[in-house]
Amino acid sequence: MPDASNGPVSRQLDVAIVGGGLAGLYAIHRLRGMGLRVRAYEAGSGIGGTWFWNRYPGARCDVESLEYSYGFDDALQQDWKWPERYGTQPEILKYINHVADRFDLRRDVQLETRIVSALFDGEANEWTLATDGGETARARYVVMAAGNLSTPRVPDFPGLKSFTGKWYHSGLWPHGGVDFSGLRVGVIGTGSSGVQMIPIIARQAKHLTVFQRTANFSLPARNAPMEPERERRHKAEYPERRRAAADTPFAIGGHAKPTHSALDVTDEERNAAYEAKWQEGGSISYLYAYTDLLVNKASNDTASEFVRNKIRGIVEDPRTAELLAPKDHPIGTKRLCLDTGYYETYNRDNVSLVDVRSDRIAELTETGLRTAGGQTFDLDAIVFATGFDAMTGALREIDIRTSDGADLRAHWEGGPLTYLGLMVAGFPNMFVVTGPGSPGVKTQMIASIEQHVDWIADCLGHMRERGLDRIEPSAEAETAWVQHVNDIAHATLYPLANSWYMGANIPGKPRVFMPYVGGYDRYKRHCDAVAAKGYEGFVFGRAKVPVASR
Ligand code: N01
Repeated sequence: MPDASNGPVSRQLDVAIVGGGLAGLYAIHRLRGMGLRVRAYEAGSGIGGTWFWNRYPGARCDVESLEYSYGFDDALQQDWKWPERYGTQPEILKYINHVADRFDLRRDVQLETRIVSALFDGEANEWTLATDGGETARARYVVMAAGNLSTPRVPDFPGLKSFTGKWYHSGLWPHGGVDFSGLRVGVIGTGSSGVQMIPIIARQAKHLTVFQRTANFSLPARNAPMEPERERRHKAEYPERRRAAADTPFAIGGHAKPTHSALDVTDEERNAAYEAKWQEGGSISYLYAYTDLLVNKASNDTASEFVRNKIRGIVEDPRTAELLAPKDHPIGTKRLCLDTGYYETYNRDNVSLVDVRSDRIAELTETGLRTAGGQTFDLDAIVFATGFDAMTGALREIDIRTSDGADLRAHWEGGPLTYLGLMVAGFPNMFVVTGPGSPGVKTQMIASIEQHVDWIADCLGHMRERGLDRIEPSAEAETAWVQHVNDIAHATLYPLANSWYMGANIPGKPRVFMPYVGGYDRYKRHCDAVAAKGYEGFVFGRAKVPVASR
């Protein structure tokens, strides 16, 4: 570990924030508003996190814009105009930059700076962070806002270095864009990123070959220009709508709460309901059609089969249609994709689908790709839409330790352990935003970010009032929470899928279900109750030695 304590101290902070995305920026705003000295460290050359890095063609949010936005400031949500039902990556990045300017956040963001280590001094109750540029910063508290899908992963196929064409990863897309015109392109991966980019690349490329390991369910987004009347109505009721959203499992409002099981109605009724959702577009609405789609396999089968039949109806070649129709996991147990013309793309003459589940990719070659079964593909460009080391990747990349000998990588060897997804036992004064054990990735992310950061801010206020400067969860509270997260997950269908929620996309990663799937509403109530009971499960303290003079 680089010795974080010996370098010149460039900063003395109250709170160091790791990450300059939606979470880091809101943390600056909220904590600075309490009079705290804060600074966010961001590896990118610009703010925006996910929306800064993921610039691949077709990158767009799968939650409607009027919902997927900050709710902390009514003037902001009234003023901002979303041009489409779903925000594109450039539009969302523009919004984030607007927020940064509007609330004067940039002065507390240090760009092009990656935090490489963090060491907690248990005598002074202080973190020392080291950057890749050799600076150090000391801070009483650290807020890890480093993202859940921020560690892009290219599978270690042999031969990547020998490939003479160009290759790209969806999460590290060149800022100038990529022109695939006239090229033979291979896309590896059919998750949300692949599903969004494939229709667009297909329109440019001479030929597109999609290498699919697992077929994914995707629903039509039905994106469209924002309807002025819809926007007007939404804005007129914004605060009530935000409150209503907070009372749902996904923190997304506007969908009637389901009242009965999918098995309580006739086939005709059920298919009519699914058809209406299919026509309406959107993924939450579909999964929220009945109470039990994510907990009852027989109910889920009806929703899965409806979409499989849609795929069979759209894709003309029956063999391709069967390959695209997912059969190895219940719908919704992997992140449900949202697309514009995805399945239709396979009807194009210049697009082919290759099943790399039955014949895996063996290596990249100078001219393209070869499968274990000996199929070869000549390619000018390869796009890895192969995902991320999700939820734990960003924190495991930082060498996080304490003077008591705790080491986060070792603590998380068997899978991530947290209390409420907010803190880790043995790592005092380190908060995590929407990390493992939190519902974040299963919700409208910005709502979860605001809820987490508000909870952290209130907690710091509580400590300040009492002259406390150290907080950590008890080991018992952490163990009980991890058990609770697991119990809830195992009462659902989620563990039936090999998803990044389970760490299944990373060879060797522990298979542990990481997000809390009990719902945002239930989680928020639980966090509020913990705070109301004097932060039950947390242990507070005061520094044994005073912090160096400031
Ligand atoms: O990544 P993924 P993503 N050989 O992990 C395949 C969010 N997001 O970037 O399923 C062959 O989902 C892998 O196959 P398998 C959203 O939360 C949101 O697409 O592991 N294939 C899979 O098909 C999403 O869930 C939005 O068998 C290999 C694909 O690569 C999350 O980000 C848009 C392989 C990876 O899919 C991640 O999405 C984009 C190998 N060795 C992303 N390794 C929206 O808001 C991996 N794959 C719309």
